[in-house]
Amino acid sequence: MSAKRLLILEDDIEVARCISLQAEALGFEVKIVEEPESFMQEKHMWHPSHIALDLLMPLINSVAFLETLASAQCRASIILTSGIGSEALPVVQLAAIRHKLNIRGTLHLPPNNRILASMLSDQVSEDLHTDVGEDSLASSFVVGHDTIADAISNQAFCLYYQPQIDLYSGQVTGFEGLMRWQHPQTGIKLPESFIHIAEQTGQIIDLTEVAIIHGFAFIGKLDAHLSIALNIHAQVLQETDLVAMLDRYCHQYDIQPARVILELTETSTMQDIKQAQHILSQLKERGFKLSIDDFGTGYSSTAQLTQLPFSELKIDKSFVTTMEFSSKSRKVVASTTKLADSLGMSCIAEGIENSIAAIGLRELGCRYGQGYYFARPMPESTAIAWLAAWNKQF
Ligand code: G
Ligand code: MN
Repeated sequence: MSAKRLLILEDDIEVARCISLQAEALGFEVKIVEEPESFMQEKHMWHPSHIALDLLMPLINSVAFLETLASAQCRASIILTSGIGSEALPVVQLAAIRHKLNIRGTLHLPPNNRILASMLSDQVSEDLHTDVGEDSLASSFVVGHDTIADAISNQAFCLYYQPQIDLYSGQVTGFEGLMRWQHPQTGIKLPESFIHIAEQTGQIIDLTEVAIIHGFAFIGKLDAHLSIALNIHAQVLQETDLVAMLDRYCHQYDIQPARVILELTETSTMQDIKQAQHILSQLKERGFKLSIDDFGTGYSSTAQLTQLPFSELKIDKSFVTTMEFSSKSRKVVASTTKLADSLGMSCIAEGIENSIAAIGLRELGCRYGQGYYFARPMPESTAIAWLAAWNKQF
């Protein structure tokens, strides 16, 4: 299987041709077949290293098809060429994990060159997915106190929601809310382009309040067992009465604190650990869950684990996206999972971009996860539709 061979099962010849052209440009030999029988024949005879599958073709029972591939010990990298937004996709995504198939991801149509190239080269990337309607024209955009203040009063900030999933049962446990700026001229801005400025101007506190309001309103519409995870910067703990703010909005939106996970980053930069202990204990007493975000990076440390009352540890995506090829990353994930377990904390991984990462995390004992493999961060209405489709399989 060392040759670069792509076998495409697709009944839409335009889509097949488009993928084929790009794959050939990347040095692949390509074959296109239009129905499952000839696909299986080619798979056995030709031994493709990569497979592009349209599982929504009318003649295919997608789960049975995946089971056939799994029982044939299929090691090929699989790209799903349709299905985003379809009801079949969640079933397929979970079946691939159960059957240990290597699904690299699902392509939006028409396929984006860079994303297809990354899937064909079995790579993962920090920013590959952001170009789908996100963060365009970044360079022409100047962020400062006044533009942020205007955007707050124009309600231009909102949250995108990414599901968090129990990797063993496949159930959704909740969503992380990720801040987005809907800029009228330049489109959707990611936090990287404004959060550090908001920290300098002190507006991080206002933005946190915006996030709490949006996040609580969102889960208020969902089943009561679903949680919302919100990112809280250390500065917010130090400079405002977060406990009072959360109390107020829990009351206003009728949200139980146990449904709220506060993801804290950079608490190690807090000068006053006593103050942090005091605030975090108050939050814990009320029932809020506290999570250490980006665990394993420079800003979080094991010292915080013992001094502060965290209940969850979130493995940074830099380890998760690389664990497939790096034994060091795998070791970090394995030992972090054990550490969480021995401290009685739960463990969640971010940055799951393919089924191999989900399979590996499960094997290493990490119970929860989120990432592009399951779903990208989505606007509220998309997230609600996604959840309904996901829940249909249970
Ligand atoms: O550190 P924090 O938990 O806030 O990080 C969440 C960030 O990670 C968000 O900006 C989100 O868009 C991004 N993200 C979510 N899923 C994935 C993924 O599967 N891969 C990568 N590289 N980034 C992801
Ligand atoms: Mn986070």
